[in-house]
Amino acid sequence: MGGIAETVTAAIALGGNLGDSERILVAAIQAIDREMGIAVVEKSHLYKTAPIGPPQPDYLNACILVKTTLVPRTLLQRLLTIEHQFGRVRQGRWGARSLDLDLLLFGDQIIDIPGLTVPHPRLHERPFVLVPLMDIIPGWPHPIFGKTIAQLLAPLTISGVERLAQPSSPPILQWH
Ligand code: A4P
Ligand code: MG
Repeated sequence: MGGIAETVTAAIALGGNLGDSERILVAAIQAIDREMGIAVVEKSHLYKTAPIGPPQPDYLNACILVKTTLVPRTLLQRLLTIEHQFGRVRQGRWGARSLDLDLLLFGDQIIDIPGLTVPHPRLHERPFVLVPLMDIIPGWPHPIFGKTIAQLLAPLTISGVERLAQPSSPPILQWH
C-alpha cells in the first residue's frame, strides 16, 4: 500500500497562436484545475508575445503555479491529454499551435528521462516564459543554475512581450 502522497509545487507554461488563444488559455487553466491531484494556486497575466522560431502569428503566453500529488511523468501525461482536448495540431517543431503546455519546474527536482526534461531546457533564455513567471515566482531559484527567475530575466533583452489588459477587470467606477 502506498503512503500519503507528497504535495509538490510545479510551474507550467501555456502558449498558443492558433484560434481564439485567450479563450483557449483560460479554458485550459480551468481544465488543469479540474484534474484529480492538481490544484492551480497562482496565475500570471496573459501576454501577447512575438513568435520565436519560424514566421507565424503572435503568441499568447501565460504561466501558472500548481500544487500536485502526481509524479512528474503523470502530470506531463495529463498536460499532453489537455493539449489534445484543445485540438492541438502539430505543425513541426516550434511551429504554430492552438495550445502548448510545458512543465517548467517541479519543486526543486532535476529530471532527465525519455520524454521529460525538467527544468524545461529553454526556460532560462525565454522572456515569453520568464516575464509571466515574474508575476508568480520571481524568487524561485532555478534548480540547475541557482539563479532566481528575476536574476535570469535581468540580463535578457525584453522585446515583443506585451501584458494584455485584464479581460475580467471591473469597469472603473464613475462618480458624478
Ligand atoms: N517534453 C520533454 N520535456 C518536457 C517538458 N518539460 N514539458 C517532451 C513538456 N514537454 C516536454 O513537445 C514534444 C515533447 O517534448 C512532448 O511530447 C514531451 O514528451 P511539443 O510541445 O510537441 O514540442 P514543441 O513544443 O513543438 O517543441 P519544443 O522544443 O518543446 O518547443 P517549445 O520549446 O515548447 O517552443 N514563441 C512565443 N512567443 N511563445 C511561445 O510559446 N513556443 C514555441 C514552442 C516556439 N516559439 C514561441 C513559443
Ligand atoms: Mg511544448
